[in-house]
Amino acid sequence: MLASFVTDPNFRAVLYIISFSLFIYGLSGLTGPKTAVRGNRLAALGMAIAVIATFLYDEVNNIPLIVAGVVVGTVIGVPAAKMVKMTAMPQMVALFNGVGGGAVALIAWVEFRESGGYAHVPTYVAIFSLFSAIVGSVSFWGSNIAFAKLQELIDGRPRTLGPLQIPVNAGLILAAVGLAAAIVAGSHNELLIILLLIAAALFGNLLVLPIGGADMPVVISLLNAFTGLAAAAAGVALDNTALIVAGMLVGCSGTILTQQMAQAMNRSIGSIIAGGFGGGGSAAASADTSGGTVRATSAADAAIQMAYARQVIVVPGYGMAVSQAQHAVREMTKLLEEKGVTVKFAIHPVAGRMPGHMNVLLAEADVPYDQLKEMDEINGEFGRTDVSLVIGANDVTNPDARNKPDSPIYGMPILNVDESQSIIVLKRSMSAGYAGIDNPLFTNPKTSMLFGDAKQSVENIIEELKAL
Ligand code: TAP
Repeated sequence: MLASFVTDPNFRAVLYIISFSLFIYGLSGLTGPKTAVRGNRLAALGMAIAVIATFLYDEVNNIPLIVAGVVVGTVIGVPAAKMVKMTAMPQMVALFNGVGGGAVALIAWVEFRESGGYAHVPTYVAIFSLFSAIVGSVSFWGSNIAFAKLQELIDGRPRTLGPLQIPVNAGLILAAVGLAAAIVAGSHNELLIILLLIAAALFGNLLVLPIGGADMPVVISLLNAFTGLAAAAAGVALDNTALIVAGMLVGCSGTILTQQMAQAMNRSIGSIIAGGFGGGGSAAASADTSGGTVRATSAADAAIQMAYARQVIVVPGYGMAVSQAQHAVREMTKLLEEKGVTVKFAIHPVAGRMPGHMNVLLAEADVPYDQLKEMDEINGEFGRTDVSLVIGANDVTNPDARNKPDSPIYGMPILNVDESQSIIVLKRSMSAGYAGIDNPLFTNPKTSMLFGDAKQSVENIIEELKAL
């Protein structure tokens, strides 16, 4: 009785509906740092329910093998997710996303074998399976390259085949589609799907290799959308509603995120895919080449300037994340406020290395949410601000984005830090930011540089503020 109840397709459908509701409710929680953790947990609960519901299919056999797979995934995934540093989150997302794409491609291959080269299934099943094989394979291999670039296993610089890049890419994708067409037309030779997966794999590698390190988070988001679409197509082929809904949610949210990131950098997704941007981190270190003079300052001077200011705007960037300075920054803020200084935080949409990076760090350090100001909201305020304290930010403050048409970041909206009365920059050296270019803000006569690790520098400022 109980057995027939739980294996009833209607019961499974109800479980799926509950899980979809949790996915959507969870996603809506991800729109703000306060609700994000709960949103994530709800979506994870939804996925657990969907997995359980899938186990209830009559066709599911070989349960011990599936459980063994789940155990291996859990043993690798949970410690990896717990141990990963916040700054390494984009490459972790790349890796997990790639595995998803790879799994979908493998499912298509398994289905090919099970159905005698799709001989015994309707044509639409073959088409959707082959679509998921191509897109899943592209996503797997592209994500691996993105991971390797961000983890610095390979050089982050763009690597192209020169004039051959476009014809080779076009050839590979045409080959994959041609092989898919041959299979749908009735060729059942397994070699065809193996060649299809290889062509898509090469295309995935060649798609991401020419893209510079700075654009990698956008590429990961795009590949994430690809994986979602591939999973949804696999869902159509397997007649599995959970895969269709979860895949489409990933596909749509990944696409929206990709668009928003591209917009924040004032670049089209096409120009990002075309590559050539970004120098691959501090390897692109350079001395000042803009001809200006660099003025170094001390923590004591920085503390005095800020203590006697009416308004200080803190501009956090990637360096604050690397040095984990957010808690010290919060303490410094409180000391300044006790001295009657108004402190605000200017948040650039692509500061750091992932969307919302600064918001997450500052929320973790209990910086009140209303002190965090989005770029458009704060940009008008720099002109009437006494001191801007730039903590490990570089590209997002680079005035060349406004003034120098041949700059690689020309057109990217920036924080107008250079309009403030005085600017203090906390970083370790004159090294470039992720775009690998000089920043004339550092040689602006109004700017003084406090060299050192950002956390250490903020702690030194705190000591000086306490002594005032
Ligand atoms: P960046 O331009 O990357 O500059 C970060 C600076 O932090 C570096 O110049 C570095 O200089 C400094 N730094 C590193 N470690 C430090 C430490 N321990 N203490 C103090 N300073 C340290 O950062 P940003 O201004 O946040 O800009 C983000 C970049 O990433 C942009 O180019 C953006 O387009 C790109 N990007 C971001 C995203 C997302 S979603 N956030 C997506 C795609 C691309 P030193 O080495 O001299 O210390």
